[in-house]
Amino acid sequence: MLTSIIIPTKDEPTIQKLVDSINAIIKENHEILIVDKSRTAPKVKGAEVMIQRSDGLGNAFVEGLSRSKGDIIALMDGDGSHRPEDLQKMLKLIENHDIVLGSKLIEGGECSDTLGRKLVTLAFAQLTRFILGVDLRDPMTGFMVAKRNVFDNLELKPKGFKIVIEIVYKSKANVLEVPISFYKRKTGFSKVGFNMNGLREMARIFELLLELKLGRIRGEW
Ligand SMILES: Nc1nc2c(ncn2[C@@H]2O[C@H](COP(=O)(O)OP(=O)(O)OP(=O)(O)O)[C@@H](O)[C@H]2O)c(=O)[nH]1
Ligand SMILES: [Mg+2]
Repeated sequence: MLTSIIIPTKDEPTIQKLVDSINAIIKENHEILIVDKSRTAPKVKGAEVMIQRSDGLGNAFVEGLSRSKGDIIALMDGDGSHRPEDLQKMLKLIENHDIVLGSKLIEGGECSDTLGRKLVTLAFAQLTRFILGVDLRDPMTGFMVAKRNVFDNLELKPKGFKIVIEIVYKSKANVLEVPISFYKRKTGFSKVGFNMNGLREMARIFELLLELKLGRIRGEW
């Protein structure tokens, strides 16, 4: 059994440290695919670096997925916010579920998010429940482990950052949320946040939820 760990990166100075720690901590047979959109591609030992041809974080996952060979697919951030220890915990739980999500806001989880950011997450959780009927504490998470067959016959059309909610909604998979520790990046720069990019991203997420719902109504997925 092979696990493919897909890590999208865009100018992440600590990627080598993350790869070393994944290779030290993860017991399962695995491959690490870094899908990179940096100004200069990083040289990383212990992982395969793919140069992303498309745009956006969601498309980075799709490119990684099409290259991956694993029976289990994992997705995590490359800035150190998602910890390999939590990934190991999630991999242990995938046997009895289709998808396991890392959630910073459920009991036992920890995070260094500001109150403003926590409120944004809560607001999106409510919106996701209201629009899509999907009941998740952190539907905007980017930390996922899934069985490969979840992606069979699944047509993904990523919009912006949020690919996990699209996967959960379209696949109708059985999902477990587990608590994780999520700490803010210490180095590198954020690609979203409370600025114009952040606002644009929030508008894009809202649009994504509506498009997913409309697609279901039209019978597209
Ligand atoms: N390949 C690729 N990776 C991306 C792209 N945008 C962001 N990333 C990576 O996706 C991961 C998540 O992006 P972040 O900037 O950390 O987003 P965030 O966690 O919401 O924001 P912070 O709290 O500031 O860390 C990181 O590993 C980024 O380097 C992209 O367009 N392509
Ligand atoms: Mg981050």
